[in-house]
Amino acid sequence: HFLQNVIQHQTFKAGNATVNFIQNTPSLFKIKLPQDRTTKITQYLGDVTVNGNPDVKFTDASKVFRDPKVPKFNHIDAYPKGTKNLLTELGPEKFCAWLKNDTKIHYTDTTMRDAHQSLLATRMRTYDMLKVTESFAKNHPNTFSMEVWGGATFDVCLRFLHENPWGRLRELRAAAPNILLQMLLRGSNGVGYKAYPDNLIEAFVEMAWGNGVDVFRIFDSLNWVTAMEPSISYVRKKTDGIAQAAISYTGDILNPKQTKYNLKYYTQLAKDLENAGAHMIAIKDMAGLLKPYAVTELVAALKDTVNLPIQLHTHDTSSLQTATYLKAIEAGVDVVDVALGGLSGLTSQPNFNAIVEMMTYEKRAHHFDMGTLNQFSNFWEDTRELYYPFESGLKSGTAEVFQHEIPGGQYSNLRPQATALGLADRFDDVKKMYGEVNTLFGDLIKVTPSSKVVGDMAIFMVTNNLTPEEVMERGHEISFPESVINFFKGDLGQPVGGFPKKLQKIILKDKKPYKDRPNAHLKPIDFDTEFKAFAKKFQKGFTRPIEFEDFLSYCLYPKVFEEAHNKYKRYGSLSRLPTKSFFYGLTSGEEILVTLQPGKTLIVKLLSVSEPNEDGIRLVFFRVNGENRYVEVRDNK
Ligand code: 3PY
Ligand code: ZN
Repeated sequence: HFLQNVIQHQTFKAGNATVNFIQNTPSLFKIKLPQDRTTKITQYLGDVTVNGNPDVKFTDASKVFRDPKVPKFNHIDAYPKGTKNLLTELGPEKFCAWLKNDTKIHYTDTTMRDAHQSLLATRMRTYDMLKVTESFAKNHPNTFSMEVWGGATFDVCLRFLHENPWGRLRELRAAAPNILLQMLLRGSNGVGYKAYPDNLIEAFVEMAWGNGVDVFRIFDSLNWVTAMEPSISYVRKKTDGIAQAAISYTGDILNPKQTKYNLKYYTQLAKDLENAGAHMIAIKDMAGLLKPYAVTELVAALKDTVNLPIQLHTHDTSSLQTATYLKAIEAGVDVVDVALGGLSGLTSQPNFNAIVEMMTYEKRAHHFDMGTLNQFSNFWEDTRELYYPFESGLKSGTAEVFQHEIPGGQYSNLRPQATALGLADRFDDVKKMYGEVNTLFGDLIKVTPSSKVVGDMAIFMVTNNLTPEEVMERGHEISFPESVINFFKGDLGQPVGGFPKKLQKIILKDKKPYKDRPNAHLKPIDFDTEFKAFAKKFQKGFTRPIEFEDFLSYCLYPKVFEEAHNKYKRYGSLSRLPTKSFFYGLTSGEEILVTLQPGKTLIVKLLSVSEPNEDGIRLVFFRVNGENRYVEVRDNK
């Protein structure tokens, strides 16, 4: 191609080319390569090698990675029967009756959703998950469920990982057809941060089930049952899956001074959720505030109140939560959420491996082969190294969480958010302010998206050196963050006990708040017409047929989807690229294997990177399956 450009150039044809001709004619390097998958992948590798992955804020050149070992399994063997088979056989009601009567303690493995959301800012790629999913499903089919989808993973797949979240779900489903797959649904907020039209949530639930979700953990960021009812009913109406309604836990029921979120409040909430049609109740302790002696009372009271299986979810931020599980198991909880050792602890869930060990000789023991379970832990410990730039920095348990009450899933994001705003050295102030904002706002349930509102306000106040008193005194002159204004308008629903009236006036100024469901204000989506228009706009650039699922992604995150689509046009699918190359590119002489599909493997070796020409363009030379190629990359550094 390069020679063609030289030969066809006017100057060359006219016989005027001097020694500097090539150097002075950058257009000679403008080469149109065929836009095939190999070219797109090498373009990506070239871009990341020269400019870095824009999502990676720092790298450590001395970092050495270990090769994660996948525990042994036989690909030919049939999958042993598991909970998914049982759900299909029994249907949700009878399945839940079976679970409630079973004396063994059951485990949900959160490794592929909440664990990496809470430790690694949700950056785990499908590539690493798929390495072990079949092995896990074959080695440990007695796992109650695997939480693999929803929460922040949907958004992050599109925004940062160049992935289709629906594709992730389908691939995990195919690799684990025998175990229940679980997702976290933010009720009327879907997998987003705001209210969506009801018919969008309904279609989303239906398609999530169609693509592989069995257990829908539904919560509302303010524990507002009115906002959870539609999602519960969609799961019942549109799927044969399980509607697991969550009560989000905050505060401390043992504190006699705390009258708002007390035992009576939680039992009434559980009763309301049972009446709304929940198949199961989850206690969602998103910040890890539920103490061991408190859980004894809570689980006992819930068992007296509702006739449904109870699952417990927590985060080990304080490092106390294994004791909470012990007490909960003694009190009769049916399922606990755990993460495989290598991705457990701190802001993630308690350690799966250690808890199985704890129960070994006890009445409620559930047998797992510890040899392989520990190998899975090691696999994740080694894999985790690849994600080092996304670690939260928390090194030990912190009892401070009982003051600030920051959810585990938010913690790993709050520090980078603060750092990006120049507050790296004031993170302690941000944490403290988070607690103060909570008090100012009337003591909220804080979980996505209400937790984000509290976080935004805390960062805003620290940045502007504001105290809660100043907000109350001078608030009329202050322009508050948009998320805070929308929250006080009622966009996330109604908090327990209502909004603090004086503050609401200060923040809203002349805007009028409302009290009904925010979704009721949104126009339903006309799926037929809008999907057609969407497909027309976006089909070009996709090498596969565009799907209704893509449209749902677009409805939830229009801008993010559009940007992801643009990246897809440039790079194609990057799902088969090893994680090290995805985040850090290649070093000179490094060779990688990229298995595009069975039987089609690329062997890609980075040969060299040229100096930039006067336009700042570098040529990145590769050998791909024995053939030399190069791509042009503008050096942005
Ligand atoms: C989410 O909504 O993503 C959460 O993990 C809430 O705890
Ligand atoms: Zn969680």
